[in-house]
Amino acid sequence: MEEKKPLKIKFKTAIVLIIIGAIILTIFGANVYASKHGYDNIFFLIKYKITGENEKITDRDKLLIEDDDKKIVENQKDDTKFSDEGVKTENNKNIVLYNGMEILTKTGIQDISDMKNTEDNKNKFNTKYYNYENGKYLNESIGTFGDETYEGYSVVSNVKRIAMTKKYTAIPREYVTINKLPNELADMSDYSSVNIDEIDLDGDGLKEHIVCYTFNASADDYEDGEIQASSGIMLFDNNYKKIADLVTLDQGFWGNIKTENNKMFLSLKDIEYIDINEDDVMEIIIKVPSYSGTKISILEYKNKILNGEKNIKASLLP
Ligand SMILES: [Ca+2]
Ligand SMILES: [Ca+2]
Repeated sequence: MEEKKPLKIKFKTAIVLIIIGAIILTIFGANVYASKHGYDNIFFLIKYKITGENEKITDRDKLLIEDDDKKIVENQKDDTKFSDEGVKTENNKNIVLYNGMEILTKTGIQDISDMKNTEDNKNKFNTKYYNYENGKYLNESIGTFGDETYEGYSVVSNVKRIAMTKKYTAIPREYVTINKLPNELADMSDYSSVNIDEIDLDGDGLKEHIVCYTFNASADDYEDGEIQASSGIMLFDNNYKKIADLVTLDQGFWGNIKTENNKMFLSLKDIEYIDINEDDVMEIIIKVPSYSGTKISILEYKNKILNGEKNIKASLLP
């Protein structure tokens, strides 16, 4: 009997350790779940579930709050400049939409999504917009928000790809598309396609070049029978000296399904050149492909310095 006693203690200790381990794993897992749903931690999620009071502050909201603070300071300078334009937003803050979803007017990559269908947002987004698409000003329109909702979220409809509440010269310079591969890029002639937009982004008189290449091979094209779909967007300076890779998509297969029907390529059509913060320097706005949701990358090239996220590796994996 005495010999079995230590074993019993070990068994009990093991049970206690397993229970403690399970509790730690549960809290950790719940925290991961809570943070994925936009809560600071599981306790805020539980509090919200019990009280109904929403403590949910996502990173995006935090950025928007920070952005608002900055904008208020900026707007104090030019408050009266466009006061007769009939824009009803506070401090005449410029609201910028991409496909009807609000974006932050700062460089970097951002996830954009539908906005919560609240009265405040209805007041904010049901207003007049100036619309731009494919590097051109199109028209003005009255955007409507909240008519169609999905799980309590909505987008602004009756607007074009880029819509802004403030009127100014957002396209100070237009891009031109170069159809012939220049001598400087002769070594790119093996790609399936190379398309080039030429535009003076920062207004210094020197034209920058945005280059999109694709490599597209079917199973019959090569002996090894490998189907291929890759593409990339790069920025070159006035002399076709490469400044940076902006986005690459190495495996351009939707959901990683390698068939012709699931091929996807980066395209200059998914880029807008537009000044969204009214400093006469045009931002590059690239729609970055992803399996779910919408991602955009905003870059700024000014005085030979590129601001924003370079070398983005896009992925279509689920
Ligand atoms: Ca320039
Ligand atoms: Ca700008």
